[in-house]
Amino acid sequence: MKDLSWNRDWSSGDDRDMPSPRRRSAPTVTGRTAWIAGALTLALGLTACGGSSGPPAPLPPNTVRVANFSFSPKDLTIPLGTTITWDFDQPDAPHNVVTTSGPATVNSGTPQGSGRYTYTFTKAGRYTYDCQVHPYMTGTVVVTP
Ligand SMILES: [Cu+2]
Repeated sequence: MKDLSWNRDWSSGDDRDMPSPRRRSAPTVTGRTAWIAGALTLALGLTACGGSSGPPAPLPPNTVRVANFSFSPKDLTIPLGTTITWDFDQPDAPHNVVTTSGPATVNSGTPQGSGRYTYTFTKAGRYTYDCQVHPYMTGTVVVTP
């Protein structure tokens, strides 16, 4: 007798088809859970589209990636007349590009968390620049004649 009741509690397969107050409220809970799951999936999908996970995609030449509070590559040497593109990719911390020395002024203006800024170097020499929001973010561009 004792063994029987123990087995019954352990394998509750028979109880699934038994109607009970708890079962009656189940559909509402399931529906709400499904909605939340759907919303989460959508949010995760959008996050994935943002590309914030995984290694960054390789950038074209003469492009400086502005992310993780740094310029990459930090130092560039280019021939006169070359256009450099700064690719901003840190939405939670907008940056900008402003020269601190050099033959000409480069200024990307208002700090931005995404998007691009391009500048064509028409004066040879050595340029140093930083992000005005984060002065420890520095970079150099050497333009050869
Ligand atoms: Cu910055």
